[in-house]
Amino acid sequence: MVLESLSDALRNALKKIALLGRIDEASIKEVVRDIQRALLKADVNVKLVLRVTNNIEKRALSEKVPPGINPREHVIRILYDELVQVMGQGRSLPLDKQRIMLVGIYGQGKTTSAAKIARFLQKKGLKVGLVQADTHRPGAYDQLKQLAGQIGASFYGDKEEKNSVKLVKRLLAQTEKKDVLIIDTSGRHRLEKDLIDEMKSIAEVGKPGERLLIVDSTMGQAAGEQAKAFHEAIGLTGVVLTKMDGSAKGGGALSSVAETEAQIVFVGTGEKPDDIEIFDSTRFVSQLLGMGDLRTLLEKAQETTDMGKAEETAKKIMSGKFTLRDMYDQMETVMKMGSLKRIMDLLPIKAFPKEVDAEQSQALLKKFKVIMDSMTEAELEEPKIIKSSRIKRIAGGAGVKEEDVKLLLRQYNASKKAVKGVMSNRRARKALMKQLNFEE
Ligand SMILES: Nc1nc2c(ncn2[C@@H]2O[C@H](COP(=O)(O)OP(=O)(O)OP(=O)(O)O)[C@@H](O)[C@H]2O)c(=O)[nH]1
Ligand SMILES: [Mg+2]
Repeated sequence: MVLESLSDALRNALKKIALLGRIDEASIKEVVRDIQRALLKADVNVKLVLRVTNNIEKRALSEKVPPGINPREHVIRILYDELVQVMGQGRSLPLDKQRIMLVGIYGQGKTTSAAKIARFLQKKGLKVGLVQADTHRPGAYDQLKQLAGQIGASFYGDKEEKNSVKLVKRLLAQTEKKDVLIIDTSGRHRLEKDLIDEMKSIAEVGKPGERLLIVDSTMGQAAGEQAKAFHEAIGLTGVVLTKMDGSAKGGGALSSVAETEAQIVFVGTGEKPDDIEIFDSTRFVSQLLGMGDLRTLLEKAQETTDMGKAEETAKKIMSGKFTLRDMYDQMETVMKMGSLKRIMDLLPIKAFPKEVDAEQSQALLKKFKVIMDSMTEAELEEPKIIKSSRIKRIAGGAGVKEEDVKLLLRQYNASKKAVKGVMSNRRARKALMKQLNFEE
């Protein structure tokens, strides 16, 4: 577990909330003080700590508890919200064919991270090549070559070449067949103009879509300064925070990076190629708080928001319109809520074929999205017009089987029929209206 002591302290604060007889001003203030101490100990910047703890206190005391959750859950939700703010949203690396360039000063974990990211992408089915562009450190070539051997990735390098820009240009010409190329670069003792100039030139010839800063989280709040400086110099697309395993200053590193424009993509949690985690703040904060059921709680609260969206769709349906897009929105809402039941109660739509489980639903929804992206506006509005030649074109455009397009259309027709059925049955219609609190 990363940030163990922060996690322990936050868990204790949560326990306290759970044990409170009632949530009042004094008890909230006490819990907020605990959280304050915990964040400060984890190296989060004092000003930031004061800002979030003030927010937590203010919101807990003034916001109305949404329907469906109790006051205790409400406080936990606010705490969660604010912690996510502190840690930053994070960004996920696209799983596409691409070039990724790693930058950073000495010893931050660039070379190790090159292998870790490669391994991560290999597991997603991509062919990865590692390119060694560090012409400064004598051991760099062997280090990356050895790591590449360990994970079964191709390695490109030249021990003799001293000009990294020329080297990158030449090596990239040999790497045609790889999906992803990860370029390891050299560091310096600190951020020097010489390093920035070299990185700019490598970026120019290498044209990497991703430029990731590798920064050691034991640097604490200085990580944010690094992120800011590199971002201004070469436009970072993300940050990898390494050595989060057992780093007491991880909170400082995370929060200080979150305050810059750069987003955290991965955290490194050890020396081995497998010791890497994608950074997703919902998951991260849930782990910190040690709440397995936090997601359920959040969903419960989210439900009230999603209900609004569901109502919108329902209103459209009432007006007699039900397009493919409405169906897709509907499915997406269902996915987000994580529970089919509630919305199924609410709307007469067959959101997914019965035999499909949650994971398959995700995949199916993704596929439907791709298919719908290949449709014209007219087709989305009036799916009736989609006959076999259009199916063929759409399948081709989306890179799926014609059967998949047909499945989507069947799904749509079934949903539409269900909607129509309810709409033409006065009693069912009334019941639905009532459920939605609509006046007819
Ligand atoms: N515990 C731990 N150690 C790490 C992690 N990432 C890297 N290291 C270690 O940190 C040290 C430096 O890592 P490198 O990958 O060589 O760093 P670099 O940025 O390439 O360094 P230079 O090439 O000298 O600029 C090595 O001993 C790594 O094993 C991590 O996430 N956790
Ligand atoms: Mg290195």
